[in-house]
Amino acid sequence: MDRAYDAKDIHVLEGLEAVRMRPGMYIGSTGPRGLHHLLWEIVDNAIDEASNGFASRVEVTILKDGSIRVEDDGRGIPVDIHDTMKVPGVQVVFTQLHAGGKFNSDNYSYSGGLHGVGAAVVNALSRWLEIEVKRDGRIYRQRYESRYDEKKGKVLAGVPVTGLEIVGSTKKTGTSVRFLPDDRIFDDVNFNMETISKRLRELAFLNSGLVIHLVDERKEEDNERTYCYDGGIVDFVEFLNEDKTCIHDNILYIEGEHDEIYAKIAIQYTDSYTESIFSYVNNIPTTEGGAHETGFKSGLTKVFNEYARRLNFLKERDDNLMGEDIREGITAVISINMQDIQFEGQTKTKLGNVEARSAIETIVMKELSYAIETNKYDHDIKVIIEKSIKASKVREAAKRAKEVTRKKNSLEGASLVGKLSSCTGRNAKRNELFIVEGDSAGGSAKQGRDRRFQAILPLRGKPLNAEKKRIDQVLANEEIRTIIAALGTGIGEDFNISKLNYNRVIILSDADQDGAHIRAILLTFFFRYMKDLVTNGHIYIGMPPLYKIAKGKNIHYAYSDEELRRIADRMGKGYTVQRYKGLGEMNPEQLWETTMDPSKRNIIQVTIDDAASADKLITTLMGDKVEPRRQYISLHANFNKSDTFQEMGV
Ligand code: 1YM
Repeated sequence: MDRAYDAKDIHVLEGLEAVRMRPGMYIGSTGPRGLHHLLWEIVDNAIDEASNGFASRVEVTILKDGSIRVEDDGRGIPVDIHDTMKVPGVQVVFTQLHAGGKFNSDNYSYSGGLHGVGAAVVNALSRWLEIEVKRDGRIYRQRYESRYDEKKGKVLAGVPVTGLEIVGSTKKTGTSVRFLPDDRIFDDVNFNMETISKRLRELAFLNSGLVIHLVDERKEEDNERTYCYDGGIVDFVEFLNEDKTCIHDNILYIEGEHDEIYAKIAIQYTDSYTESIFSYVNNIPTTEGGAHETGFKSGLTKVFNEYARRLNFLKERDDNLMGEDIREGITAVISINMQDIQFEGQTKTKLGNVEARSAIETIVMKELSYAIETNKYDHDIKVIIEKSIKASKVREAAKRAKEVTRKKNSLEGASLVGKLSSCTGRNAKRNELFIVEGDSAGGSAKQGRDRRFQAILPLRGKPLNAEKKRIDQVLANEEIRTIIAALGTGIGEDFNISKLNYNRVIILSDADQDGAHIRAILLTFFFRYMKDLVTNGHIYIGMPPLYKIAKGKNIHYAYSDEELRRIADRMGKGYTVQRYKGLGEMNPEQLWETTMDPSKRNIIQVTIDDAASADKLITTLMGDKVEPRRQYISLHANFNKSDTFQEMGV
């Protein structure tokens, strides 16, 4: 691996101005996600240096002027003069875009596909960028700026405004990059400490032993985090299961290599009825799964069936356990490394490389069998097999029960009669389903809607909390059955997104504690049983106004306390304020105008950037341990702001 950097390997493709013309092509968006993407580019380079064994510490500092700095104690980016470009290697790194991410893969190890667009993109989209390299006993420094050029009438991107200067001497080595994202490109240059610390914690779990330190110098208190996990993904699983009830002691851990694909896997089972599998490729989360997850699942199924027979839990005449039985209650983290990764899927977070499937299956079969045969996990394996057998029996029973109910009253139709007010249009891409709290609000929504594309489903009672429930119990709940029937997709293993009847599913509940609870219950259900609806961006939260402000015929609605103050200031004296306690207080016209009309309403799309955190949060809020929930709620006790969903990455 320690092959010297060879400047000839650098592929030069195009100039930085192209990046400023179309930032979306390089970093996805110019919103908060795109802004943080810049940081991840630089952090990735530091982490790569660590995972190649050259750096042990990464430091991220958010500075008062809005800039951010990333430092590592690796070898330092090369400073020698590039053969054909005739400038130092580091200048090439920050001014030239490279094909397929970074450099030639022969001398630059695993680089992520999506994240690999490189340091030059960060430079192109920054007001200024400063780099400091400690190497060969010297400290080198260079500064770049994106400046408006009068003569050319445009902004020149990422221009070096100094040479690579030697500014001192040192015995240390490393790289430090500080930059200020350009406010002419980004909507809002404001780094988010929470977003950053979550990702850095994840990277610390994925790179065992690496110390990652974050400081937010804009804040006086609680402005520092240090992450370091010697146990790596074993610690990750322990963290994910912290508020769950585990059914065995040891976290199973295996690692191995096959056809140049490296895998690390950690597994522990809890008493829950769902599966929580988090996978990564080259440190990038693969929220939609893909080939490596498929390989993991089939390997796991084969190994457990084999030992279930060998240990006589399954008799000769018994059927094999099914994958879903074996995965009931599993928490697993899969972290693989490979070259030339390809992403697919709706959100490009699904690993497409087919070769990863057989590689991971092979590694699981070999390494897990080996661990079991050397009696490493004797008791754990027995507990897991017993749980799987129980799950398979329940599944069989539920299947029989389902067949009976299906005959009597089909899940797809009968239970809907009288509840759903469907829309007249048949275009699923345009149609919307409002799930509305309460009959009276449901009535207003029904009258106020545009019936050509908006369907209304009022909820009478509270739907069942799907966390901690088996699928058969979930299916027995009337409200849940109605939702499933309306959506048309089926659930769990049978889920089929192409059958979805509505492009948008909008949850409309009151802005109070009960409303927040109903929202959380529905989100939990979607997350646990129809996850693709969430990852593919079909779930929304409707935002009814909190206040109506009237002065004569002049009527305004406010969606927050701050907006209320602004409107009141503008109106001067003599206005009246009505606080809406529930959706039911609005008449159909008002509900349409404020909450349902696509041209005026406020809706929040629920997305999952960080599936592991979302899983943890749902466990905390909806699981059966009271103390963590009490702590969370007393820390984040504002239901109206729906900050639970902010936490989920909304
Ligand atoms: C704060 C960001 O970029 N660290 C970093 C980057 C590089 C190296 C070390 C490095 C790589 C290699 C050899 C190699 C990079 N080098 C290049 C390139 N931290 C940060 N630390 N020597 C040093 O891969 O062979 C690109 S990134 F291409 F110039 F070698």
